Amino acid sequence: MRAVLLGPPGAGKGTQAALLAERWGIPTISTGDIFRANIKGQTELGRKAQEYTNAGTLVPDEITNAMVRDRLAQDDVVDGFLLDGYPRNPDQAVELDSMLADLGVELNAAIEITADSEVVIERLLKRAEIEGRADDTEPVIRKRLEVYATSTAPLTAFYAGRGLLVQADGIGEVAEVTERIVGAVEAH
Ligand code: B4P
Repeated sequence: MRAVLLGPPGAGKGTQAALLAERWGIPTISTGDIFRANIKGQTELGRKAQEYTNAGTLVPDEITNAMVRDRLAQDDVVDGFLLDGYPRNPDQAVELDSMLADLGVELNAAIEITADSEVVIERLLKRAEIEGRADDTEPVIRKRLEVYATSTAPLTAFYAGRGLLVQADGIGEVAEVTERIVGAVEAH
């Protein structure tokens, strides 16, 4: 399985990526998690990414693409991977194609978790109370949704055009959503 996970912020990508990766026995590559770990560790990459993640805007493509290219070159992804939060715009999608072509592999699916804005805002504000993530404040959540609508949403049509799109409703219990995704991928 080589798949990308799409969906608005708060749709449950991170949550489902962990469960699906375990189910399918493949590693998850979460660009958001990598940025957060680097910000916490105060690395050079973290220093570059922080102003963008805090503002809810995309980290520049040259930084993100290089980071994913390095990660995809590691041994543990040879038999499959689940990319969570990448690609996030059409240029990243084209760059991902080039990385995969260089590795001689192809994507099997682009899994989109759908959820409407009111639900995701509510979920992220709830997470803010628990985790205190810098980008889970209402104005930044609204900015992330705006960036999603303009930059990331066009990827739905991009992958549908290639016959790779698999959609699943992200509303409901976490386990229920996982089964919905697995069922949709199997049907695909
Ligand atoms: P991400 O870490 O990808 O953040 P996100 O899109 O908000 O999704 P996340 O995975 O955190 O939330 P989830 O939907 O799982 O990105 C953060 C930032 O990093 C971006 O704004 C950007 O700056 C940068 N970045 C990342 N990738 C990039 C890229 N490719 N290019 C450029 N910049 C990039 O879950 C949200 C909450 O919902 C959780 O609290 C969860 O517990 C809850 N939840 C999940 N499923 C639920 C369910 N079924 N019911 C109820 N609650 C549920």
